[in-house]
Amino acid sequence: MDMPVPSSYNDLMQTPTDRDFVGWAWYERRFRPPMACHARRARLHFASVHYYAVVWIDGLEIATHEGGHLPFEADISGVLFQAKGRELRLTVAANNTLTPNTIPPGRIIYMNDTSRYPIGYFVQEVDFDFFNYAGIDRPVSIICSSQVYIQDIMVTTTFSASVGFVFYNISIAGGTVTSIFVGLRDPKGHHVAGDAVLPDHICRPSLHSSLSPHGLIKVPNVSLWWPVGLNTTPGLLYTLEVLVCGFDGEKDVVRLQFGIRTVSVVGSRLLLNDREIYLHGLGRHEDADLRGRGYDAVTMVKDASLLGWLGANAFRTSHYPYSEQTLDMADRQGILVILEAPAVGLVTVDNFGKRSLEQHLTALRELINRDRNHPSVIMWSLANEPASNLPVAESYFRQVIAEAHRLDDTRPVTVVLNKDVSVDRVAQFLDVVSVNAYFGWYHASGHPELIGQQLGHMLSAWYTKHHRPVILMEYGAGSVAGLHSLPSVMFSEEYHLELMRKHFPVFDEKREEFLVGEMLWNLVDFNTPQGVKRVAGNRKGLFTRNRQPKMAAFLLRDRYMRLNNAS
Ligand code: GCB
Repeated sequence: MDMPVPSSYNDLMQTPTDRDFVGWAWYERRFRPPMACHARRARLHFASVHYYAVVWIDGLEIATHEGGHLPFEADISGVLFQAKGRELRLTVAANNTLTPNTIPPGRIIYMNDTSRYPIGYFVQEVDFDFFNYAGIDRPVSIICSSQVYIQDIMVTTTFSASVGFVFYNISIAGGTVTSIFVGLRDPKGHHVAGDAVLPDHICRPSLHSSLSPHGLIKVPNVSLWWPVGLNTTPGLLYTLEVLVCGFDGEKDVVRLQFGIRTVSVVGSRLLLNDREIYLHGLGRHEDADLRGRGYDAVTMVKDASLLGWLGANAFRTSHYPYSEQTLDMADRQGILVILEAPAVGLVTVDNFGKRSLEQHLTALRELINRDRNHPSVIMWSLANEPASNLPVAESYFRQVIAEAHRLDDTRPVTVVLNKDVSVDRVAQFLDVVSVNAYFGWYHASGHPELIGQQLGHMLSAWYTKHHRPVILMEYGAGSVAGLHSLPSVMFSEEYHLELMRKHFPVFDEKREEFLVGEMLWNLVDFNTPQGVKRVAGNRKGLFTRNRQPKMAAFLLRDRYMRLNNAS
């Protein structure tokens, strides 16, 4: 059948068997490599395939990868050179099966009780509520460059008074370089420091240049990167221009946009550029009708527009790393991002074994490597709602958190917790304590009047124990758009409003002490596996799945606009 890329495949077919398919899905197409790539370095890049992927060209295996939401690539220079412009067959097999030691985990349950079911069958079970969309979810591209190429650039920034400091570290692969040029353009595009990197630059070994792949650039009169809502210009980006020359006179150029800013945790406060910052945002999903989790520019722009309309200054990439395009937009628009690893549903002892740990660390390395240059990304969330009460979780997360700190010492690290503070064993390692709490919904269902006491008590208990800043990372209620009831009942729009309203005074009070963020769950209704707790999907969105507002959206907008005006 025809299958578009990028897209999840699940919602493009008409039978439940296809939609809920578990196992290997095969993609294949023929392509003619662009002649411009011939005899050059060529890399076949996959921005995300969920969950396992094996890739062949003309039957020759060129790549395997485990884990959705993160990129991988294969060097195909040799294949293209031999093909000399001939048509090639690209085959990708994608397997969505989740087991106890995948990240995220899941399990296959065999229903072979033939006395109750006429035929045996199996189902994929998971301990998270979003639909396990699968396939080639993000774009596939061929990147052609010189033989020697810029593989990676790492930028870290700081400032002192009006001077910005930009530290860069360039990784070069594919051979030896004869020269490296590094320059900086300011947010207006003016060259302000370092070498001038011109498009018509001709590589000659004799040209004056530095051969060092790392260095420091000083930026006088720096324009810092700020988020929305602070009476500053949000999203100011500098551009680092890097040009490397190979022996044969070939060159590779990368222009990297980044912002100059710092993030730190001091006592019970979260600071951005040494100024206290309070996150008021939402949890989200990459989820849309038909496309599933597939990258879709239209949905991405609409969702960013909804966040802007609400006056949100932050979102969390619950529960996996989002597309790079989404982060680029957040950089430009000045939205703060808590970037989450795809580790959700680690709830039993066998989800904390050696293999799970290895895969979790691999995903962490891939995501920090991919996203560390985004100024919008201010915090890494290493997991959502793990069984943090288990003894195995303690040593497991000690290692995961240490690795995150080792890979990036410029951002705070969190794990989103939902176990009781008295039994949790993970918060002790965190820079920021994040908790999810559904008072008036899962706890004391139908009793929003209790929220004031319950929420305040719970938040204070976390702070009293750990003396770290606290974020309420999820709270919320489900409502079916258009369902009304007075007095309110759960799932009515009135209940949604009432529940949210009961939270706000507690936020305002605890913000004075230690609360550094309120993150409503969720921006938009999203698809879930079928089940008795979900009404054709999770309805905790402020917007319906086709992005139209419920009453609750106006309430949150009112609050977030006021928070912006007050800061
Ligand atoms: C949670 C989860 C989130 C769910 C939400 C809910 O605690 O972190 O993934 O969607 O609750 O609505 O139940």
